Amino acid sequence: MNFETLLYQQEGHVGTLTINRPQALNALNETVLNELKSFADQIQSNKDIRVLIITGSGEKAFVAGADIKSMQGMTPKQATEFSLMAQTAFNSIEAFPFPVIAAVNGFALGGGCELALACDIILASEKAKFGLPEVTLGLLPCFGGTQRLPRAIGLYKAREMIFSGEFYSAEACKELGFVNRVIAPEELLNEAHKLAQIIASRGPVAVAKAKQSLNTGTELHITDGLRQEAVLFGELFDTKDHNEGISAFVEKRNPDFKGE
Ligand code: CO8
Repeated sequence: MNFETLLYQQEGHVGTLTINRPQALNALNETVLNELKSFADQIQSNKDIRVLIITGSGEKAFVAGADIKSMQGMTPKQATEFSLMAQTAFNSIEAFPFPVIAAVNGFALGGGCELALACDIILASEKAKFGLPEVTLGLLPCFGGTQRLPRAIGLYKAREMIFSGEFYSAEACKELGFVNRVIAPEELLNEAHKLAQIIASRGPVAVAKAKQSLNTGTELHITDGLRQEAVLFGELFDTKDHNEGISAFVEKRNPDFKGE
């Protein structure tokens, strides 16, 4: 995969995607968003990948938001289209049939915070700062922030973060509940890889269906969510992986899952 603003590396079953515009603190302009969408379309058919890590290039930022400079002079129609374009890219990331870990190495502001919120797990460097500062620009979060943040931490905490536009430390975000772990900067990628390797060693179809159950089930009434969970569970009994997992347990060996 060849991109102008993204770097992609794959080791075994774990892919790492780096947003690479360090001169603009990895801000999301139209090129990055187009490339993210194109990356998402390509990675869907990569049968080898079991976990994706997303991080930012350089020491300072994960993603410092949408590219503010490129917003100058936009018409209302263009602004809505820009918002929808980002939402489409982030929706694809959220719907990947494998977990996505955000390794937040620095500023995750505006669209950067919203990108992290589209990921399944957020690991943050001690130096990371999160925020939805759109209101400081006379704007509102429009890459999913007003929808994913309250679902992640509750309406009252989300309102404070969105209405104030303040930056929050990684530790504060862990307390709010959307950062899983705060890690020393030099250890962040190692820890993300360790977690990715653990997840990648589990039954890939089981992990994918667990993700589906978590992501879509929690939007349903609990009765429907439970029904969906049971159906997804049943579908796993059509896979070779479930035979392998159960046989490995009985034979007291490690399973060798093929994702089938
Ligand atoms: N967009 C464009 N360029 C940026 C951005 C950005 N979001 N953030 C930083 N940069 C650029 C700076 O302009 C600067 O470039 P240059 O050297 O050419 O002047 C370079 O990156 C380095 O930045 P700073 O010199 O500012 O670095 P500091 O360490 O002094 O400050 C900060 C770092 C605090 C992160 C600061 O850069 C900042 O506040 N950035 C903006 C953060 C922000 O407000 N993000 C939210 C943007 S809005 C959004 O994401 C969602 C709304 C989308 C609406 C779109 C609808 C059309």
